[in-house]
Amino acid sequence: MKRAVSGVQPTNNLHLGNYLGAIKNWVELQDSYDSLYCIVDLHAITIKQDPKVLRQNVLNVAKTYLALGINPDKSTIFVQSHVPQHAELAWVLNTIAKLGELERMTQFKDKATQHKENINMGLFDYPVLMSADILLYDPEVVPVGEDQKQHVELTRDLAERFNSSYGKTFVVPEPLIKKEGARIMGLDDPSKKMSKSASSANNYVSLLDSPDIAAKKISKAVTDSGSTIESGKDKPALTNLLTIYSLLSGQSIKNIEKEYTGKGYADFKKGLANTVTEFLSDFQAKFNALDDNKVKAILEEGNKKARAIAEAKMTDVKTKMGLL
Ligand code: ATP
Ligand code: LTN
Repeated sequence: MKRAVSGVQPTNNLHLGNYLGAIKNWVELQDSYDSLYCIVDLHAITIKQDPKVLRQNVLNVAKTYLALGINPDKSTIFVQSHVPQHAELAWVLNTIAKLGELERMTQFKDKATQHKENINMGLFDYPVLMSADILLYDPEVVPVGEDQKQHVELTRDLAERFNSSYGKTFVVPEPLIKKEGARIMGLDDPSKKMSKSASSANNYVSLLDSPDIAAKKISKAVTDSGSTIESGKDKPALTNLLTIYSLLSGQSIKNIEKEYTGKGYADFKKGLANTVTEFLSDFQAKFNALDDNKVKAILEEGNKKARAIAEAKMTDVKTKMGLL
């Protein structure tokens, strides 16, 4: 079976962009791929975290994976910091990663601008740790949103560089980015991606927003000029809302446009709010029904499975490099 590997940072609550751009695809892949889905807590600490909140967020992300349909009988769910080989391989890859290629990473540039008071080495090295997360497991594919394409490309370059210096060691993975939903835009600003760390909570619909709050955020969402409900290059706000509507309802954008022919923005937003709140209610019921201890046991089991693969890969890396 081919393998898929991906991860999400346990920072704040996940939002519709995380689901539609990444986790929805993970759910679809788990039947045909040996899938490993990580909670990347070592990445999260590149931005200052409150320890109590971080601890809770790791558990919440695990519950989110489960409630969204990641099945622990099919997929391995695990915590990055519980598999020490991630940090170990990151160090090794640091010795072949070039300063110049890391300086080009747009996520680093964005985060360094957002967190001027804490531009730490970890933030700069973030993409190398992500490469280690991936390369330890030899996946063929890495299902992510559009914003992570550059990081997966760096991972490919590092894998090829290592392989050509030390002999074939790593599988060179492909990013798996869906056409629809790969870049869900902010509700308050359709020129920027929906983001957990946006300055306004009106930017995103969190998966744990109450249906009331979610409906309010949708009613406040920015729209384009004009009055017809249609997608298009000149209608970024409506295209974004139609994409969310379509992916959550399973209806095509064309059908939704047809349904709202002759109707206005208010009707459309009401329909979208209904679709979103139905999805959230179903998700939240599953999330709240999960027992903390059972979730911790699932993580323990996942950590063990991931560790076994990572240990073997790290032994191979060390042997190839001449580390005793
Ligand atoms: P932050 O904005 O705080 O950096 P984030 O919302 O980007 O966080 P991550 O944990 O960095 O969340 O991303 C998890 C996954 O969700 C990644 O695969 C990423 O590509 C995807 N993703 C994040 N935001 C979006 C978005 N707006 N649209 C589609 N996919 C997204
Ligand atoms: N960098 C990603 C999260 C991430 C990841 C990974 C994704 C860390 N390690 C390995 C895929 C594979 C992000 O910021 N969204």
